[in-house]
Amino acid sequence: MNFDKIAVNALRGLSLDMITRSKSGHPGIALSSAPLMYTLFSKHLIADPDDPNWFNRDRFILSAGHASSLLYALLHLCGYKIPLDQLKQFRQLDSLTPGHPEVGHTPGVDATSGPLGQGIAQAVGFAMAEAHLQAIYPEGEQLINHYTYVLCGDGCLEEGISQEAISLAGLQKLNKMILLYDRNDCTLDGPLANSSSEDVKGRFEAAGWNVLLVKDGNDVDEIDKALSLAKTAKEKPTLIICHTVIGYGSPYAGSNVSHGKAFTPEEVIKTKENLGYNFAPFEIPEEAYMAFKDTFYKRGQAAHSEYNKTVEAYSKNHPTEYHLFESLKSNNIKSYLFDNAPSYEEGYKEATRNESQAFLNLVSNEVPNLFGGSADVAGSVKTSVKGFTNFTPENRKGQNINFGIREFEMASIQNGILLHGGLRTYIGSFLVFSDYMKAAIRMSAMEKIPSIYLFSHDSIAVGEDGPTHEPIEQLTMLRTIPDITVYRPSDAIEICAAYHVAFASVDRPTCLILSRQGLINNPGSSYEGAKLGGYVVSKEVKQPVFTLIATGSEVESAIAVQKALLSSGFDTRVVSLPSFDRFDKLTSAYKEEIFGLPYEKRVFIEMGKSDCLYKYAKYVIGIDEFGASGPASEVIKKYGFTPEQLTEKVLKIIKSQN
Ligand SMILES: Cc1ncc(C[n+]2csc(CCOP(=O)(O)OP(=O)(O)O)c2C)c(N)n1
Repeated sequence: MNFDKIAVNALRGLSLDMITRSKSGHPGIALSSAPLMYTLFSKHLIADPDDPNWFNRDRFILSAGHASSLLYALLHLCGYKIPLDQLKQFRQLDSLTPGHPEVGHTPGVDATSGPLGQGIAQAVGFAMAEAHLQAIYPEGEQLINHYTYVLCGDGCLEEGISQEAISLAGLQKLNKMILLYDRNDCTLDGPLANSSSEDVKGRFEAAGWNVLLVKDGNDVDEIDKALSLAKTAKEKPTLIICHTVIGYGSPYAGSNVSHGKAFTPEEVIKTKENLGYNFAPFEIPEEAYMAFKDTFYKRGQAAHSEYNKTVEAYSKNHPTEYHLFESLKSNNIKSYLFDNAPSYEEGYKEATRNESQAFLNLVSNEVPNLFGGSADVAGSVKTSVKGFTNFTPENRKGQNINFGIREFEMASIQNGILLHGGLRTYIGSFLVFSDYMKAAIRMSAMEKIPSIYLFSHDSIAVGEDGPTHEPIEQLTMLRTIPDITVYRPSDAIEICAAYHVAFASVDRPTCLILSRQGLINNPGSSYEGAKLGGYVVSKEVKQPVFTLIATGSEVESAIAVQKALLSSGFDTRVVSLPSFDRFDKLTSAYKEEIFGLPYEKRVFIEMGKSDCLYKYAKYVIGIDEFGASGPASEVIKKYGFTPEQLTEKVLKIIKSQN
C-alpha cells in the first residue's frame, strides 16, 4: 500500500484542523511543506521518539517556525509524546503546542524558531558542534555522527542573517548540513517577486554550497532522491530548492491569502475534498501512523540500539575519553572553577578585557570542551586563547572560530552549539555591536542555554573611534532582556566572580561587559560580594550622608569622589553593583543594608544611559546622548566624568538635599 499520499494528506489535514480549531496559525506553508517534511522524517531522519534527546540523533530545525502546526502534527504521527489532545490545544495557554516551536518545551523540537532566519543561523552551530565533537575524541565518529536538517521558506532567505549563515557554512564546508527550501514564491504580504528577484541558486553556489532542485515539491520520490544525494556530499553543505504551492489544495492555493488565514470549517472540508482526504477533524487513518512506524520509528530504534552497542565498546576501548564525553554531554561544569579570586598585589591594574583573557586561558586548561571566538575583534576583545588553533575544514579540532564580521550569526551559532550539547562556548565583540546580536541574545535567554558574551570597549572611554563605537544605551538594552545575567565588573576580582557565575550557569546566558582601559583593583573589592551582584566596596568612615553607586570603571571614580568629599567634610559610602539581575534577586533587607541610606540619599554614577539607574537612586549621573570622537581623557572630560567633575556634581546634589 502506498502510505506516502495518505501520510502527507494526514499532515495537511491535521495542520488545518489545528489551525481552524484555534482560529490562528499558518496553513499556507503547512500545505506546501507537508511532502518535504514527510519525506525527510519517513525516509531519512534518524531519531528516537522514545528518547527525544538521544545525543546522536539527527537534528531538525524548523527555521520557518510559523509552520509549527505541521511540525507538531508530524511529531505526533512519528510517536513523540504529543497526544492528539495537545494538537487540539494548538496555540493555547500551557499547551505542548505553542505558537512557534520552543526547545525544551515540546519533545522533538531541537531549537526555538519563529524569528525568520535564526533557524538556519542556529543550524550552522549544530553542524559545527557535530564536526568539532567528532574531531576532539579519538574515533569520535563512533560517539557523534549525524546530520543537521533545516526547513526554511522564502522569508528566512530574505533575512540578512541567512547570508551570514550560508557564507560561514560554505566556508566551513559543513557537508552534513542540509537545508530544505520550500520555495512557494509567496510571503505574508504577497508574491515573493514583490520583494526579491534574487538568483538563490547562484547565491548559494557562490557561498560554496551544493544546490539541488526538486521541480515538483509534491513528488515524494524526487524529494527522496535529492535528500539521498545531499547526504553523500563530502565537501559542501546542500541546499535543496523545492518548488511548491502555498496553500496547496485549498481555495487559496498559490495565493498569499493562505499564508496566515485560519480557514473556516467549510474551507477545510473543501481542501480535504480537493486532496482526496475525507476525514473528519482530528480523525486520523491508521495508515498515517503506520507510514511512520514502519519507517521513521523502526529506523530510529535500530540506529539507537546499534549506537548503544558501539558506545559500549567505545567505553572499553577509550574509557577516559568516554567518561569525559559523558560528563560533558550536559552543559554542566559546575564542579570546577574559581571558588576564590586569585590574590593580587596592592595597586594591581589591568583592563578587564585583559583579565577576561587571563580567565579564558585558565578555563581552557580546565574545560576540555571550550569552543569559541570573536567577530574579527579577537585582538581587541582579547578572546584568543593560548594553544587554541583555528577551526577549519582541515582542522576540525581547532577550538577557535573565526566568525568574521558576522555578529548576529556568531551569536546564533553559539546558540546552536549549546543546544547541540557537549561543548561550552564564548563569543566576543564590542559592546556597541551587541545591538547587532540582540535578537540572538534574546533567543538564548528563551532557550535557557548558558551562552557567554564577552563585550569590551564598554563606554565613551573608547575615545577616538567616536560615537558610532561608544556604547550608551546598550547596557540598558541588555539589562532589560529577561532571564540573562549582565556583569560589568570593576576590576580583576569582580571579573573572576563574573567568570565563575558565567561558567557555573547551565541554563542562563551571561554578558560580561569589559573595559578597554586599565582598572585598578579596588582595595575593598570582593569576590563574594560581586557574585551576589552588589556590595559595599568602600565603607564610610563614620556616618554616611550619601551613598554612591557605580559599576565597572566608575567604581574607581566613585571611590576617588568619596575621598575628595571626605576632605570637604562629607562622609559617604560606595556600593559596587556589577550585576543588577543578581542583586535584584536578593532580599530587600540585604539590599537596604548594602545601600545603607534611603533612595533619596543615593546617587548612581555610570557612563551610560540613565533611565534604568533610577531604579536604585534618586540621582543619576549618566550620559543621555551619543558620545564624541577624541582622545578618551578629553571625551570623559566633555561628559563630566573626571573625579573632580564628579565630585563637584555629587557635592551639589548632597548640598541640595541637606
Ligand atoms: C524576523 C521576522 N520577521 C517577520 C516575521 C513575520 N512573518 C512570519 S512568516 C512571514 C512571511 C514568511 O514568508 P515565507 O517564508 O515565504 O513563508 P510562507 O509565506 O511560505 O508561509 C513573516 C513576514 C517573522 N516571523 N520573523
